[in-house]
Amino acid sequence: MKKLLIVLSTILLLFIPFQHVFAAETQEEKSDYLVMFDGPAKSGILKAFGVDDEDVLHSFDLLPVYHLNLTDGQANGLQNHPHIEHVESNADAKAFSQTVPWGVPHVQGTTAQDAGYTGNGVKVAILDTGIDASHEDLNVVGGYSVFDDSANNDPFYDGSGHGTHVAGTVAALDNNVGVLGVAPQSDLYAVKVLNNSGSGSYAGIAEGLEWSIQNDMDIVNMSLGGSQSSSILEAYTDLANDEGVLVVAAAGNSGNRGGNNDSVGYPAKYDSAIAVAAIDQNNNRATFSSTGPAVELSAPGVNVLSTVPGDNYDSYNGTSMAAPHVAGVAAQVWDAKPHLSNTELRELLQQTAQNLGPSHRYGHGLVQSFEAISH
Ligand SMILES: [Ca+2]
Ligand SMILES: [Ca+2]
Repeated sequence: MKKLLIVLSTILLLFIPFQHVFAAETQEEKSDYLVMFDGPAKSGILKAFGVDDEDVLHSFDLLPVYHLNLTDGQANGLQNHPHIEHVESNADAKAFSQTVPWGVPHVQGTTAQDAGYTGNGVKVAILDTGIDASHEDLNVVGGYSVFDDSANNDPFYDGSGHGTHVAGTVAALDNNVGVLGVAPQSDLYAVKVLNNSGSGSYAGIAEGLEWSIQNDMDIVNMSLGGSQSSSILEAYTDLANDEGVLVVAAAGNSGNRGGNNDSVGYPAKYDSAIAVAAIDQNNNRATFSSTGPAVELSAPGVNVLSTVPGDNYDSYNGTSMAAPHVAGVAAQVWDAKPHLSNTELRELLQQTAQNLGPSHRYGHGLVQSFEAISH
């Protein structure tokens, strides 16, 4: 039986036409290769390995490189030829679609990131409308809501979009999607003190500050405020500062074209909070940016691209967008210089800011991360 099988298979092999065998070989699966000669390209070598014209997908001009459709056998053969320098399978590539919003390099956030300072482990509380924690470009570590009602008691739900936008400027992830934040490895905490309509009260802000102190936040960002002074809100802002928290607040959007009124809101106006003004890409104050002696630092606040709920992205304007640039920079500097107290860090940011003009409009000027890190 065994003998018969061998005889039969020998007969079958003999009867397969040579042409047929050759055709079967050319139908072997081909894939994309890049092939480079060691000197001037010799297409005769390709022909010798059975590479047809139709398998030459492209021949390059400046280097002796061919883009070829090859069988593995052809590729191995070419690899061993003395006049072939490289044979590589053509690797897949795709566009890196992460957009770097203009404000991030503008505050030297990218320079500091390139030097390794990403805000790693620095805790940043975003006192706002909550943060959409399911967003693909955000990593929210914890949070708290001051509201009891079912619509607003979840700090990881942001029905407004404001808090999610602010959070993205601080810490949108460095990946291949969406945008890039100033301090992508800082720890985001969603402290919901404004409801889904963007409204809240001083009681809620005070409660959010208290939670931030009790939970050892390093930085609090308050892209919010009111026009009414409050001794109790001031006492809570002072307490956070006294407990070592760096308190960053939006100066407010009550500026005018002349830029000479005293319109900084609360809590930014308190000594214990850094009041942040908004500038555009040309380092000009946004006309809406509040002015006055309390203005301390400036940061990008016009046409700021960041995260919004539902894995979306949008551009917003406001001192609300400027403050988180400062919070992100502070996280980077604290990553680089963890021994600094909040007061020392604040003074360093003032000293190293880029002067932009009148202090009642720009404060000490544009916050500069790498200047502060390398100072
Ligand atoms: Ca990203
Ligand atoms: Ca202040």
